Amino acid sequence: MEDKNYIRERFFPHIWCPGCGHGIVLNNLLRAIEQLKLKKNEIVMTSGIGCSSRISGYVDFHTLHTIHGRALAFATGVKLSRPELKLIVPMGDGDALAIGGNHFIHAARRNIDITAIIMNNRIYGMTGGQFSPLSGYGTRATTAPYTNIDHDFDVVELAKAAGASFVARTTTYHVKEMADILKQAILHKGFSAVEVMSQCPTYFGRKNRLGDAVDMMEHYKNSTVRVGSKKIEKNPDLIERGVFVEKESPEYCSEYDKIIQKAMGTSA
Ligand SMILES: Cc1ncc(C[n+]2csc(CCOP(=O)(O)OP(=O)(O)O)c2C)c(N)n1
Ligand code: SF4
Repeated sequence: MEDKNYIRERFFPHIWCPGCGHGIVLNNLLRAIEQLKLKKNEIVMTSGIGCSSRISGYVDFHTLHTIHGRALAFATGVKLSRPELKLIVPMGDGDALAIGGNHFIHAARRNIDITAIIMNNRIYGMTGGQFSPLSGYGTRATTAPYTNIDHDFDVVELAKAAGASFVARTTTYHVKEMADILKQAILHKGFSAVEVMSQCPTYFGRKNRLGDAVDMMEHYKNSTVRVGSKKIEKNPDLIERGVFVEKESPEYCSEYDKIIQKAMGTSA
């Protein structure tokens, strides 16, 4: 019973703006963990800096709130020393893919057993709305008042190309799907990357005149389809959601252990 008490109530109220998508991610992450019946002692969460990264303060797991862009480096260290623990890493799109881009690529390439959740609000929320690598050409941000000329990229395609063995996308509108995908990602042995499209009404929404949080979530509903949907043939601008990759591939800690056995002369 005590194990189900996953929240650190003493740190509430949370810092998020009304309508922010990040609370919906926290809610569904806890739902997934509860449904998997995980004990809080089995989970380590590392995070960097950002509105999204604040999740690690609100959960009563083993947590490390570290430095911007370095959450996966800390997670790698923890996982290598205690491979039996579940590592969960919530990150913003800036944290994961700008300053932390190299860590993301190489954690995926190594296929280390970590669950990375990329909360993609297409902006730097915490620091006042600067554009991120996922803002996209033609969008507006505090640092792009005359529109952004940087092109974005697709996190799912990046994670696939880098070698992640579980890759998925969902949104804050699709809450049941999000909890199901997070459960699959946590159970998966290897690097799992889950992109969650998560609204920032305060900066991305306001700068781009997208309406309030409800409008932004309605947009997630209308602009996305389940992977494999025929609707995409008629409308290629639709964004696919669901699980794109789920494959078995040698996991880094297990391989590392084999090397230790070899070096010690204890393996065949
Ligand atoms: C080394 C370093 N560089 C820059 C910053 C400032 N900084 C803090 S959070 C952040 C970006 C936050 O955006 P994102 O990761 O997308 O998360 P969000 O707040 O949007 O959830 C930046 C640039 C920092 N804390 N440390
Ligand atoms: S600034 Fe944006 S990302 Fe940060 S809490 Fe507010 S709505 Fe959420």
